[in-house]
Amino acid sequence: MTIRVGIIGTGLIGEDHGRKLVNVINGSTVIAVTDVNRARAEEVATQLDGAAVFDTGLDLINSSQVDAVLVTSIGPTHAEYVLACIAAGKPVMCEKPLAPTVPECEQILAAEVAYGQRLVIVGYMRRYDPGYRQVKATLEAGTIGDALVLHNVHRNATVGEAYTSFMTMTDSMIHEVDTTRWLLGEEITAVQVVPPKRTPLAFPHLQDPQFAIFTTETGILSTVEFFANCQYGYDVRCELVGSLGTSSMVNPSVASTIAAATLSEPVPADWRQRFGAAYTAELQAWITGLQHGECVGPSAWEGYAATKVVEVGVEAVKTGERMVIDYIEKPALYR
Ligand code: NAI
Ligand code: ISE
Repeated sequence: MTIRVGIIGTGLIGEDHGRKLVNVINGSTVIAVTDVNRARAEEVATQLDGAAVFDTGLDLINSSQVDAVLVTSIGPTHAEYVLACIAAGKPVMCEKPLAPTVPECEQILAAEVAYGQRLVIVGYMRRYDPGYRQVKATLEAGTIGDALVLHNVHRNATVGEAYTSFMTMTDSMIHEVDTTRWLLGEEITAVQVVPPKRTPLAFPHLQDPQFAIFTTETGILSTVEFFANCQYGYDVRCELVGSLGTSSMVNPSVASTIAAATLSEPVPADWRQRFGAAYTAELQAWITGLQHGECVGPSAWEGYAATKVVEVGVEAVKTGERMVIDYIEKPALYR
């Protein structure tokens, strides 16, 4: 059975995921797209086997031609579309964040619990990256003993003027929030943000780099150096320090070069290059799951928990204090 996907939001990642769903993923096609920028939707539709262009996201969700929905519009629009999918009983994959505010995430949890079955997954693609998976497998095999400290590095080459100091948390470090929870299998219970010396190469309104310290339930520290304008490329790494050893994840390199007495390796330009294989694996897992009547991928609970941490994280950016995080009780649907 081919899953007919409708895409809401045909910007950078909507286009990228759309191409994969048409050309790379087994068992899917893109039947419809929509975007508030209609010209953009029409342009992207031509690359996706001439998918139909719908006027609104709600029309697309309620169309009988659409089996499953991919939400790749901007964050503040996510909750409305995800809630409409649940109301229509349609499976939905929503790019991060599930929603930018905790009340919206709680509304989604309540709607899905009332529906009685999981329909929602959130695009935390790093869980599908081979490097992260190897670190998790090493921890679970007991090779490095008990997890004690996780060091994370997350660097973007540059960001635009619209990017703010709070977005270091809500747009970028939200990925480390998810990987910390997933790798360690523990909730994050506190966050502190300590601003380092600023780079002269960022807009003056942006604290860049930013440094966060997350604490988990058993006291493991997860540190994140996030640097939005590192200039040289896209660089994501982590090292998990255990009681018996360490496990490190570095940027994969397809080839290195030795010439003129110099060893060199390419650095990915952006997240599409670095995590291309992870996006493919995440989409394939979702589609294969749907073909078997299952909802495979990070749940709405994972989306809620990440938004909860970054919401408190934004307060931590403002205050510089260590802020404690409380969660609602996890509904049985997600246990
Ligand atoms: P973008 O700005 O390139 O695209 C967003 C699109 O949404 C635009 O075409 C815009 O016209 C459209 N849009 C805005 N309001 C809309 C509405 N009400 N209905 C329908 N369409 C609407 O942004 P980008 O980079 O593609 O990001 C989209 C989402 O994907 C964001 O939530 C972002 O956080 C997430 N993202 C996730 C990444 C990951 O690594 N998992 C990487 C990049 C983005
Ligand atoms: C972007 O929205 C993403 O999700 C990327 O994965 C991340 O590296 C980047 O910092 C965000 O702006």
